[in-house]
Amino acid sequence: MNMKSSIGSFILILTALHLHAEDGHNLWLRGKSTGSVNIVCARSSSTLSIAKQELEQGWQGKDEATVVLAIKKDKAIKGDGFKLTTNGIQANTEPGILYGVYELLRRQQTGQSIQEVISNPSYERRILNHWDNPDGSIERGYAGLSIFWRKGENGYAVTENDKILWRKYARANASIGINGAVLNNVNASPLMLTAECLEKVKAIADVLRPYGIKTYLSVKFSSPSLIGGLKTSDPLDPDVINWWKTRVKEIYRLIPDFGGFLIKANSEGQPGPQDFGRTHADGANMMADAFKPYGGIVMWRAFVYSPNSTDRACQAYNEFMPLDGQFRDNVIIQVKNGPVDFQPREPFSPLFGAMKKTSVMAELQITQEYLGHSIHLVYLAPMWEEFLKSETWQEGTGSIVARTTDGSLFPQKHTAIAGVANIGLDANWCGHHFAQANWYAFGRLAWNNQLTSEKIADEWIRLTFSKAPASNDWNEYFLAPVKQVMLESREAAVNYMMPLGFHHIFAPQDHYGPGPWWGPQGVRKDWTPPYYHQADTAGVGFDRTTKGSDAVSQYHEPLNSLFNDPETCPEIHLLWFHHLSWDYKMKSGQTLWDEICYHYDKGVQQVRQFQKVWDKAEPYVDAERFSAVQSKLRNQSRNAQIWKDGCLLYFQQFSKMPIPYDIERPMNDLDYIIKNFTKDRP
Ligand code: GCW
Repeated sequence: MNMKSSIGSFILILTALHLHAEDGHNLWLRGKSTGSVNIVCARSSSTLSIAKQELEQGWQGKDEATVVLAIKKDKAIKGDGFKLTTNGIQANTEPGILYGVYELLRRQQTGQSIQEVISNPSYERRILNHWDNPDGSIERGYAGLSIFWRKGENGYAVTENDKILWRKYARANASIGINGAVLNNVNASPLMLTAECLEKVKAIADVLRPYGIKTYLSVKFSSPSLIGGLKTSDPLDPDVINWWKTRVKEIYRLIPDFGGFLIKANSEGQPGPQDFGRTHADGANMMADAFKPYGGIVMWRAFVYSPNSTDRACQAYNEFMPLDGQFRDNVIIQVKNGPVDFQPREPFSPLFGAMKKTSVMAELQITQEYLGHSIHLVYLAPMWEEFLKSETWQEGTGSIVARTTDGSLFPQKHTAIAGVANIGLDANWCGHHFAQANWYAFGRLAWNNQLTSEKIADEWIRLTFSKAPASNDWNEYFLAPVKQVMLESREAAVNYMMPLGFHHIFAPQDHYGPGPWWGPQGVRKDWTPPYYHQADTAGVGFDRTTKGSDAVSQYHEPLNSLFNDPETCPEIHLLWFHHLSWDYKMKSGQTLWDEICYHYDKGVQQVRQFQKVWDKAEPYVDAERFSAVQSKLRNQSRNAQIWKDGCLLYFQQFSKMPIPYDIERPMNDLDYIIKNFTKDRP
């Protein structure tokens, strides 16, 4: 072989290797057609072309079958819902057809039967919130830089590669029913409303539109004074009102189907209407009026808390309940699932169901800020399922959180759900291969808030790992055990991080490792873990009973009384609501201290078990994803140990009780952990 041809074959081999490399970039969209399909569709449009192309590329039904795509009104089909029949898809809208196609293909690829069924979305708007900054960094992002923004001279330029990536992103979202994206961080840069930024937003919107996805922006409340040259940003000032109207008009000139704004106001230092003596309603309504002529909405966040509040968990409710009924019908109050902040476990926020005259939407966090970043394998659907199915009692039995937000209990003009995205430029999009499952699960639950986390995990594994058709062997040795790991993973994280109602005992700033000891002078108390765990020699836990901060009273009876009494409070929330002595007798008969120890130890053991399952699954998965996940699991195991050792050794200083002798001893000294795993910054 001469030099030239050997270089040639080397390149060929490299190309072949590259083609077979499995970096996870294809997500759950791997199904290839196994035959041909005849598509009958009377109309044409860019969305319908995508629908047809998807069918052709992914068809695994009968060879030469005919599929009819029909846009035909049917009262039983709502919004962008669809009717699946054995020979076609009917919908009221073009996105409805596209969603029907993805459902049909999903059923084929996961071996489910195709029967006549109507599928309507639980929420009108199913939205990803990207906390991406104009310089390309991502707040709480663990999968590389932003897919939308970048820094540098040509930061706003749009390249062919950008568009290719955005198209893949749009396709992945459409395949699970997501129909909106807020393109930038809620800690918003005022730059977002500048002409060059809006040009880029238009370019992104043009790519997302055929996939049925609307774009939204986060804006800074003080933009009128920051970039508009106005003296004030007071929402009742006529010049300010006009300024926003002009901005909104300008946006719709560029993006006729623009979705609206997401606003973080008077929260964690962000400006807001209260800076001018106005209320959240004054601020939100002023913007909502600007959107009214165009059908846009304002999503106004309820994530507010100030350093002087006696209990941070009470604050959103205290600020927003008095405003119930004062918001325009195109305002939706966006409420985090829990009253504090995306902790591994929180009770649901009492605002759900309580605000009866205002549209309310849930905000979930897909990115794992408090759940091990993109290092820990934590499948979040069980947490969201627990939340969505929580009984609020606000309208009697069956007033579960899901129903307080989807329009089935209250006449909301608009319904929506948001998830803080975990997407970045990493080849596999999410940093951890299994974190893709959380993006997937968010979309599936946003479409159907009744789905179980088990069903979603099952689908996702089959689509993401299976070489169709899945063999019995694969089902038994890969699907079943890996699904079990996923389903257990969130409880495991709760066990090794903060069991029994513990919350916010993280190391400061990065919220990754343990930091229950961290409470330097001069830092606002509600940013330090001792504020949340309240450990002393008498006991541990935050007293939120009627004798304490009285957060319990924000819940509807019988929850109020149930939570108020340690005997009836669910043990998963015990230390959230109660300060109890270390020797408090638990339902098991053990002391609180012992039970805390057993939970931490169990969490560590669970991760060790996940490692075993994964190692055994090696023959059933490609080498690249196998070793990436294996290595992350090792890291997770080490970190779970740090959590257990750090928390037990720290709390033992107060409990002064022995760690039960039948569990493994700590492997790290407390000093070592404090020194190496606490960043001394707020
Ligand atoms: O959980 C906190 C995060 C902040 C975030 C804030 C919020 C975008 O630590 O990074 O800011 O919540 O949701 O506004």
